[in-house]
Amino acid sequence: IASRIADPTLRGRVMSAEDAAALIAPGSTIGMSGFTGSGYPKSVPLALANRIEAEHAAGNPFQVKVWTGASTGPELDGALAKAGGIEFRLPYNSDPIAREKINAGEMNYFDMHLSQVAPMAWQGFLGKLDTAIVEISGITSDGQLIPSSSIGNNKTWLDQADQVILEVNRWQSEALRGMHDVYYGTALPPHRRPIPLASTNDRIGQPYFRCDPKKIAAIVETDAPDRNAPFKAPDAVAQAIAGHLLDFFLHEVAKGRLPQNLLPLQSGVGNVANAVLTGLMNSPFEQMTAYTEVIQDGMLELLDAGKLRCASATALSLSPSAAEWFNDRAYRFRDKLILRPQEISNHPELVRRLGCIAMNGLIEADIYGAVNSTHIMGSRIQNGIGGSGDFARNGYVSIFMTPSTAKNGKISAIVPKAAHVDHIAQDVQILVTEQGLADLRGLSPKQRAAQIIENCAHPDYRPALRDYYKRAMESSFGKHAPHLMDEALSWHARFVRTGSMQED
Ligand code: 0RQ
Repeated sequence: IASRIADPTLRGRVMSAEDAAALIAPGSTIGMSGFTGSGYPKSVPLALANRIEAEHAAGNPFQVKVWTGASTGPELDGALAKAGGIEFRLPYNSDPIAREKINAGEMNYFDMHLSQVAPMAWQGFLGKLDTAIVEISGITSDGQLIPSSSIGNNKTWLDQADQVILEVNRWQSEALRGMHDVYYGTALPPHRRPIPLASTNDRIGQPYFRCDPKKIAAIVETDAPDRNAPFKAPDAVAQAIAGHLLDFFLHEVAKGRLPQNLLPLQSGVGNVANAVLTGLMNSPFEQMTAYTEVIQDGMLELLDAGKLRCASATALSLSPSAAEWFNDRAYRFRDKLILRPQEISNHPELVRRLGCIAMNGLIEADIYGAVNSTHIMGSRIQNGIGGSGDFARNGYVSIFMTPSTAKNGKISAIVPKAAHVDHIAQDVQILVTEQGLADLRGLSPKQRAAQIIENCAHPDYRPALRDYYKRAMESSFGKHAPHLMDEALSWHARFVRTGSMQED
């Protein structure tokens, strides 16, 4: 097989994953590539996990701090978490083993806004970065690095780390070359300048990462697929949510508040978000664009069908079958798809300038429209805030969507008071469940409550919500956003106690 490493000097640094993992000292901070299951290193973290397990078996402590782009795959977060090898992790995780460790209190985790990771690293707020482990899809003859299926924070890790370990993955399509746009113009205050991006498909950077060759300590060749869970086929609930959203878009176009081809779409992770994209396939909207962080199956379908003219993101997040499908015909997407660093894909300045339509999932919303995207029963983290805050606060219109119940109806997604708040009411303008849509723009808290309870809550929970709200209106300490403080979180407490939010 032809090597993907065209630079002869760098070819000399190829070694085994075990030898590369041996270069990492206990206690190191490692910046890893990877964003929503794509472009993460697949063999060095696994070798490192084995080494950590062996050290632990010999009675020696060995843990590392891991920074990534977003979620990765089982060979990275899963393997290192299982080995008990992660002391601290940021910024977004969806690995089930890591999730268990975090929720068992055995692993420190900070799910920060994805746009803020690179700037905060540059500002020195996160500490020193020792090693970068970055998957790429090739190396040019003059030593430039061709990015992989995600960019994430790689530019920053390569610049900041003392030593660099590269994984060159032959599984990634060679047609990725030229799809990336790596912008090197960010600076720290007081030297920041406007980012010169005015439309979704503007190219403002270069197609490759630069990296000081002296820092490249090891290169490992791999041939392993990105691993993402398949999406669930859109069920009736997801289809109903998509239907309400399409009606809303049509209404906004008719009112002249959205152009015919809408505005750049941002679509979050998860099954519901993917279902909405599938719904857009059968919509009258043409020539749409996307300025988002992940390209899921539904987005790829829209691009392929020509419904979507172009899409900008920081990562692909495809099911295994869609990833294979994409790899076989990636060249088709060369003019339509741009991958950028996550500090650009999620940049508040750009999200605001372009006027993104932000569409994200949620765990629960309360009757006044505060949204919890992350913590089940206020304390167990599901994934993390990810990019939802970057887009929700700065978008043209901010939409949150969810089935109205979870866990076979034992949990209401609409609760008296959110047990954890990621998005304050001001950042939540449209709330959609399969029951209906609440347009909260310009409404006071009490007006919002009426909309949310009547349009979004499940009928099984609506009477209890009406009752709570009515009693809160009567005896709340304040009547601006009325609450009964002894009762506001009682639904969550009941679930923790009995396994259901429903009263017997
Ligand atoms: O659990 O997997 O055990 O069945 O959460 O829920 O309904 O399949 O919804 O896949 O759209 O995910 C908020 C998690 C929704 C996601 C969240 C349980 C439910 C199920 C998944 P199981 P669904 P989705 C840009 C945007 C934050 C980050 C973000 C998310 C599982 O959208 O992580 O928006 N968002 N990033 O049973 C208990 C509730 C629940 C609940 C759902 N109220 N109580 N469990 N679940 N609601 C992309 C990035 O940032 C990278």
